[in-house]
Amino acid sequence: MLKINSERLWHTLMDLAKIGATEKGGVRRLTLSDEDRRGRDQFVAWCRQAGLAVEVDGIGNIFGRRAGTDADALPVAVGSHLDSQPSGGKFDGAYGVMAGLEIVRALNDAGVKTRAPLEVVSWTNEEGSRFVPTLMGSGVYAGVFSLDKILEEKDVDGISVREALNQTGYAGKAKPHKLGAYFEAHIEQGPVLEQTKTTIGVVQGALGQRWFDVAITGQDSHAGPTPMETRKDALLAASRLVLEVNRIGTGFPDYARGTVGFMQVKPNSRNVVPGEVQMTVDLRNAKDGTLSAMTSELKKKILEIEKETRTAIAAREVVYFPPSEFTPDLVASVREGSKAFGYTHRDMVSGAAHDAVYMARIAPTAMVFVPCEGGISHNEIENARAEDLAAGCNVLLHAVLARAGTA
Ligand code: HGY
Ligand code: MN
Ligand code: MN
Repeated sequence: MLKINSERLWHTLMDLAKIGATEKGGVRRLTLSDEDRRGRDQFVAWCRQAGLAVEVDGIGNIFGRRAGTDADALPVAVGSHLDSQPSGGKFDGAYGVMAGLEIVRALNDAGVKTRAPLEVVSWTNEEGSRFVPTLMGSGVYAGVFSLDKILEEKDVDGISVREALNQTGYAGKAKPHKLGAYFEAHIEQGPVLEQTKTTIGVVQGALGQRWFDVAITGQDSHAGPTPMETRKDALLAASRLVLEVNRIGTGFPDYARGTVGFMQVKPNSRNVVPGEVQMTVDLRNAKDGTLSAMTSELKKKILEIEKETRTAIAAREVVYFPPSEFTPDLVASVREGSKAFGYTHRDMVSGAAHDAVYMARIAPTAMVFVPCEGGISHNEIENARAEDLAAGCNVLLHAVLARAGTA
C-alpha cells in the first residue's frame, strides 16, 4: 500500500515550528501576526515546490490545488490551520496542513494521478484567540459568517481583521469554490488515545460550544477606607463567576466543559478595589439541549452575583455552534484505512472545535486523530510521536484516495 514519507513529514513540521518558535519549544503564531505571515509564506513556498497552484480568498484562506484527471470533479480537500495559541504547540493545526502537503508529495513521488483534484488548505484564525469568532476562515468559506462583518472584528488593541489581513498581504481575491469532500488530521489534544494505547482516533463529531465576552463593572475605590460591605468589587464578582463556570462544567452531563481562560482587571493596582473586569467564558457539551441548560444556569448565576456584589455584569455571546457530526461514509473510510494499515483505532468525539466543524455543513467531512504526549495541547510542551503522525497521515492518504479515485 502507498505510504507517506514519515521522515519528511517530521522534518517539515520541525522546520515550520522554527517560525514563531518560543523558548519552551512551542510556537507563537497569533492570527495575522508577522509570525503567522511567515508561516503562511513558508507553506505557500512548499506548495509551489510541490507543483500546486496557490489561491488565497478574501479572508486569507490559502488553497494549494493539485490537478486531477477529471477537471470537472469537485476537489477533495485536506487541511487545518497554521495560526496558534499565544503559547501554543508545534502540532495543533500545523499537523493537519503539513499532512495534506505530505500526501501531495507522496503522490508526486509515486507518480500517482487522482481523478478528482486535491486541495491542501490552511484556514485563517481557527484558534479564535486574537480575534473572535473561532473557526473564522472556515466559517466565512462555509457561509456561516459574512466576510464584510468579520473584517470589522477587532482584537484587544483595536486592530481590525481587515487591517491585520492587509498588513500580512493575505487579503486575497480568489472567489469561493465548492469542495467535494474535506478531511482533517489533528492531534487529539486530550488523553484518551494515549491512555488506551490507540494509534488512530476515528472522529464521529465535535462538542457544541458557546463563548461569552463578559464585562463586569463595579467601582474603583480605596483598599483602606472603603468598608467591605459597601464595595463594588468587580474582581470579587469575577472570582465568583469563575467558580460558577467550573461548577457548571463539572456538574452537567454529556462531556460538559466550562472554562474561563482570559481576564483583564482594571486598574490592576494592589491597593485599589477593582472597578472593571473583562473576562471570557467557554461552555461546551455533546448535546445542544444540555449546552442550553448550562447557558441558562450561567445567566442565572450572573444575576445572583450582580446582586451580591453590587456590580453590573454584561455577558455577550460571541460564538455558538451546536454539536457536529461528521459524514458516516467518510468516517468509515478512516476506520477502513486504520484496519488496512493494521493500526489500533477507536471511535471518539472531539472536545476541541476544528475547521471540519463548519466544513461538515457544506461538504462530506471526516477527521483523523493521533495521540499527543500526556494529552497536553494549547501548551508549549505539546508533543507527538513521528510514528503516530505518520500513521494518521497514511490513514488520511487512504481515505483521500478512496474519495478522489486514482486515474
Ligand atoms: O477551542 C477550540 O476548540 C479550538 O482549539 N480552537
Ligand atoms: Mn487546532
Ligand atoms: Mn487549538
